[in-house]
Amino acid sequence: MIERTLVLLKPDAVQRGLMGEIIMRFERAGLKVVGCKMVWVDKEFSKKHYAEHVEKPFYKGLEAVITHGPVLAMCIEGIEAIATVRKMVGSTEPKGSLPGTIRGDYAHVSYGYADQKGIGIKNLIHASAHADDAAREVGLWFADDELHSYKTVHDVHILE
Ligand code: IDP
Ligand code: MG
Repeated sequence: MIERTLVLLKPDAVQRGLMGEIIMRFERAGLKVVGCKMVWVDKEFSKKHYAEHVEKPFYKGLEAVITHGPVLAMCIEGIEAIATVRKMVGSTEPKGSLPGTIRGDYAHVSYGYADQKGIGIKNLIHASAHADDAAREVGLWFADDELHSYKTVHDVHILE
């Protein structure tokens, strides 16, 4: 039941100086960062990562947002980490994301506003949606030798 999931701190999170705040939340929950790097993706890579969305009307804005600057890519490990991380991230539209979630606490933009402006929605973070996505996305972003197995103090509590 120990899972690995892909988390991206999108360019808006990096540019707003929120990397530390967001990583702290995952660490505080006992989740383990097993891979971490900064990457500035191009349009081609964006299309690979967001393959399921390429044909959707919002894709152009999404691509502009994700290629606007470097992202912090992380592989995060923990017990049922995929669902736990999604819970912490919150729902896609920050306007509706609950307080206590990353999108709800650090953003508030709505689809309506972004559409009116003709821009992508800045919602700070990406997290893999389910096990198949997590496996595909971790493989897309990280080479095997960029992922590390090590013990944290939380492992004491997981094992006993
Ligand atoms: P998720 O990031 O919460 O998993 P997805 O539906 O997988 O949401 O969409 C990927 C990204 O595309 C979202 O994080 C958001 O940036 C953008 N997006 C999704 N739906 C819309 C929309 O209806 N309008 C504008 N942007 C959207
Ligand atoms: Mg998604």
